[in-house]
Amino acid sequence: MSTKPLLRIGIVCYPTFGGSGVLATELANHLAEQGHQVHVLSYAQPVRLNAYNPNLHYHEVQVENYPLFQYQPYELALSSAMVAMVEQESLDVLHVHYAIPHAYAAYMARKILEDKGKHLPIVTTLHGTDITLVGKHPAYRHAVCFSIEHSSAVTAVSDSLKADTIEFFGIKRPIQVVPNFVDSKRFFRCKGDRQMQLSTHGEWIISHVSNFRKVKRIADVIDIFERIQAKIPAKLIMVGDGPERTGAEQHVKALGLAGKVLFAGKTTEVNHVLGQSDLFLLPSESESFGLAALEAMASHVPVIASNSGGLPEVVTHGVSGYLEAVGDVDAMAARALEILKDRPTQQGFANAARKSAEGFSVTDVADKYLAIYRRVIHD
Ligand code: GMT
Repeated sequence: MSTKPLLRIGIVCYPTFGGSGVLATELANHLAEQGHQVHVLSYAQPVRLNAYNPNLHYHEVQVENYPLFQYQPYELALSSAMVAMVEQESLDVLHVHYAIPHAYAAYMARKILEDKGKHLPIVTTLHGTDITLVGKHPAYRHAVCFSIEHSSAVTAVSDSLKADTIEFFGIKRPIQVVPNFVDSKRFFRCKGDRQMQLSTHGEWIISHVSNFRKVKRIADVIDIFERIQAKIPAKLIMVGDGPERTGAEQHVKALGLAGKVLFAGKTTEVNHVLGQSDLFLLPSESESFGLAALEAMASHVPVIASNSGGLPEVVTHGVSGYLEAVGDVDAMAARALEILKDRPTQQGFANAARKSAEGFSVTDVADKYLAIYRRVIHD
């Protein structure tokens, strides 16, 4: 147990199933378990927030719906909510997840607090699309670049994302890489443990978890599965929801796969689906890290993914799964069949996946963030 003083930490994140919100919430849960006072600010209660921990407190951003505005000024409401939370709870540090608009709103909150004689250190964690897709859009880039440069500390979830941030924005200040993590006690193999068995006739269970956006290449997931099930008995479980879901359901029907593909939607039981899976597919166009792949690996599930962004920092080609070029569904299906050729081969990959995932421990990563908080507080 650490002898260092406990902190009062504010965490700002999206409440949804997206990776940045999940990561921020799991970090909040863990820090609160360690005894820190953690205050989470969002526009709705984050899905994985542990509501039973007395050290964990949820604050909601209130946005007024005023008819004059075509677009309600969310950043204004967010900055005001940050100021109120920091003052009321005497917070030591504010950790914002996803640059847009959190880092920008935090900068304004700091300025407002400065006027009141209080200094607020801000830690910004860059997660991926806040840089690689949305952030570099001309409509946002100046504000994103400014808020990165003016945070007290900046972290990125992979070397790949750090490199992209420097390349896209010409950022001069140091960016520390702090990877995503997984709680290996919550993600584990649970085949045969539950009444609801996903595999009813001994089929291989293949899964995919995402927010069904274009960047995830959902059609590729289905096309890879189509090639796999043509050779071996298999079922595909698609977890999550988003703009590409309707198209994906139509694609499944058009290929005559409706009986073999289950769209599970948004579920808080992701760990149970992964725990019963034999293979995980993540053929994304770009992926700064791939938290879903890491959670699959912790659940003893090998991964077939695209060789893009930060995925090679998570999945070791030929060990915990395979990485192939973006869009090469034939190669990905062939690799999947290589892993699923027999149970011992699949288990070899499964054990290696779990071992790799244990290298991304929640305790190590939380300690890294705590060291950053302490450094910016003392600076
Ligand atoms: O793409 C998502 O699933 C959502 C997105 C987010 O920010 O909410 O995820 C990003 O952050 C995750 C947590 O750090 C990373 O593991 C994901 O790789 C990253 N997604 C992309 O880069 C596409």
